[in-house]
Amino acid sequence: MKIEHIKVLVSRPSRNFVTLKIITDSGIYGLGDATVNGREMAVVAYLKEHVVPCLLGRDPHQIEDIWQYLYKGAYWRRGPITMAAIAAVDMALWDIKGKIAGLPVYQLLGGKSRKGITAYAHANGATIDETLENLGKFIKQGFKAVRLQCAIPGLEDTYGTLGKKKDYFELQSDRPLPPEQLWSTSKYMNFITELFKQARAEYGYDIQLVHDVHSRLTPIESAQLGKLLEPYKLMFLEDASPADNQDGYQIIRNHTTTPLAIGEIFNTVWDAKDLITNQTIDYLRIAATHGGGITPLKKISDFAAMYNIRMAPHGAPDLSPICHAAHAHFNIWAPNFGVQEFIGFGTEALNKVFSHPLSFDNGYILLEDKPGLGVDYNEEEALKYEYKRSYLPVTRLEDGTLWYW
Ligand code: KDG
Ligand code: MG
Repeated sequence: MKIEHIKVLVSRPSRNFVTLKIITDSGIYGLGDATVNGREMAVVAYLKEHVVPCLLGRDPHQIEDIWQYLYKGAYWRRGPITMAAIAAVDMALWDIKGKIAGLPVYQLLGGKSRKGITAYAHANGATIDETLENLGKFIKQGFKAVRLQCAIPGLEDTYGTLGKKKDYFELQSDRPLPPEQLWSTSKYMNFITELFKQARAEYGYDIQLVHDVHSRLTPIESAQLGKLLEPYKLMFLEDASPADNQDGYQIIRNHTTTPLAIGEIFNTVWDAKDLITNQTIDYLRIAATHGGGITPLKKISDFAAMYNIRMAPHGAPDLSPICHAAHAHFNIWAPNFGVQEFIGFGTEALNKVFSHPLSFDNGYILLEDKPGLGVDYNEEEALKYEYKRSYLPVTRLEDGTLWYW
């Protein structure tokens, strides 16, 4: 069998997605997600100019060799653009292998380790009351874990809240340049623990709670926050601090028992190696799309398991249904699976372009048994939604200093 043709497809069914379609000479094809939010066309160019020509004529069965060829063979290793391109190829090849075998990808990974995949939903709000009302709705629906994000009084926009938009899924700027947001660590630190205090007072301790700091604190500030949140027993505090310097997590760890999660912007195991071996984190959030695909995710997961670290792949709506399906196959297998962030596939447009094998039941993600990844892409429908340049916001402190968004 040979790879005969490859399409790099871009569409914006509510938001931009980059999809790779690898077609074999037998007619069997596979799909991969190559979306890097706000940098979509960089991956498109990398794929079209540098990856696709190297793949034509190759045997699609050789997933590992093709992965090594694109990673080691490129000399310029790592980075989100390169790794998203490699990820899309890797996912598409696993999809093809599953279709040839007539088996869902999770069977090729080693089979099911659980019945369903525990998901965490997003409860957000402009006020604590609104956030807690939304938390209550998710608890009623059967969710076992929920992320809480609340607007911070005195800051116009706060990450994770809706702002003026109605649909969380569509949170993608339609301005021609990056929108700017304000951040104040003291305003945040003085407010955020109240959200969790009230959540526990109202709903008790059965529901698992998660919070995303989005890398806005220094390690010692994260340590303080972790300590303040200890009475409210979080499942984890996410991105408490950037980990460009992995040693920083030792400072947080030395001061708090609040579990820590990180990894959504990681691209390879090297971004997490010290965090793993020093056991300074509890959950690793590397995504199949941004971490080079299913092949490295499985290896990283096995490595992390040796240090009691669980997997909680990034599940934001800017990952396409192909990535979410790849995660579902991975999660249902991974012995050290923790939890999956998943808010569903919000819009009609998206559901018309992508068909997928995922559904929700009582707080679990269920995966329909279909050969390969179980996702399809309606190319004709996708043509209706043209790509539009979009940026993630940029953040500044109140004095104008540029900060982490
Ligand atoms: O594109 C950026 C988003 O994926 C990210 O901001 C979402 O932090 C995020 C999360 O935890 O889902
Ligand atoms: Mg996050």
